[in-house]
Amino acid sequence: MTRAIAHPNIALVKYWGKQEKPGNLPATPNLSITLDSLTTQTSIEDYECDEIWLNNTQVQDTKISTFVDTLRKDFDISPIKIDSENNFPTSAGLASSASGFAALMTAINQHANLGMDAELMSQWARQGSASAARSMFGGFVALLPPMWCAQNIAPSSHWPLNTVVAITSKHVKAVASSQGMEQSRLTSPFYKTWVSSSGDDFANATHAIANKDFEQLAVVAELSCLKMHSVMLTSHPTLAYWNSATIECMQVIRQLRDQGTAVFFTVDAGPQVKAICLPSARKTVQGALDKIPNVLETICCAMGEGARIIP
Ligand code: 2P0
Repeated sequence: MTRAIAHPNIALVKYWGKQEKPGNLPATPNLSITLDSLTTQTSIEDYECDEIWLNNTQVQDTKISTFVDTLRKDFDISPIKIDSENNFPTSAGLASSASGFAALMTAINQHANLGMDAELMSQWARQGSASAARSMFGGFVALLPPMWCAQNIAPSSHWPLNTVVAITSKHVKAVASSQGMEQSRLTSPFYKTWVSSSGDDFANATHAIANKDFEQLAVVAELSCLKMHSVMLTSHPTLAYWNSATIECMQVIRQLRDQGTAVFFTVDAGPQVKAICLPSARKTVQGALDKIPNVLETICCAMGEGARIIP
């Protein structure tokens, strides 16, 4: 049996929308940090036929089976049992597909002796789920053209940010990201502007990270997040991922920053809020988010490592 672990990542410059080409290529460059406390652990063993188990339940997951079949076009992979477990809510805007496909790719690479390096695994993981390309690496990670394989742009030690995740709902999201992105590309009047302005956001974020400029990173990350949600909200049918606690968390985080606390928010395709902060601000941020009614739980994360094999 072969086991791998990977962490979700949180995008500071978002990916929302795909190119009209094969390969699951994002329409925009994007950038993330990898989180340490949230994990997906995946084990692979030879089996009489393919089976997929997710959180101790057998599932039919076409995204995973399509991914394995795509790998089989290039590599010899015998039937396998895939057993994957998350220590956080699945499909609720916490990037479970990012950690899931990164752990799966890492485990298959080892189990079937595919001999891929991290860059190549990142390109393959991207075909399963584009955000998974980023979870192959730790620290600050960029996913950009022309190769669309992720790359580490700075290690965690460069600027060890903390993330406080506020869980506001544990329900599975109503519209999966791939479907939502396509809806946005086809219907949102803001989609073209979103795509054309993403290069500037990416450049500003990488500049802020290089210079450890918290205020600049806060402004560009919140802008990228809110532009993405503007595109979502103006898609038809509308994609409304927030609930009332999501909005309250965002307001509290804004107030904290106005009062001098080094924190900003980001929200993905789900109702959870991620508060990114300096380690010195973590207690204040967690305390403030814990007080909000309908915040079910908060989880603190430092920056994590990339996907790897474990005993
Ligand atoms: C991100 N999200 O950059 C953005 C922000 C959600 C909102 O990457 O279609 O599950 O499998 O490539 O990777 C979620 O998208 O989508 C995502 P697919 P994925 O983190």
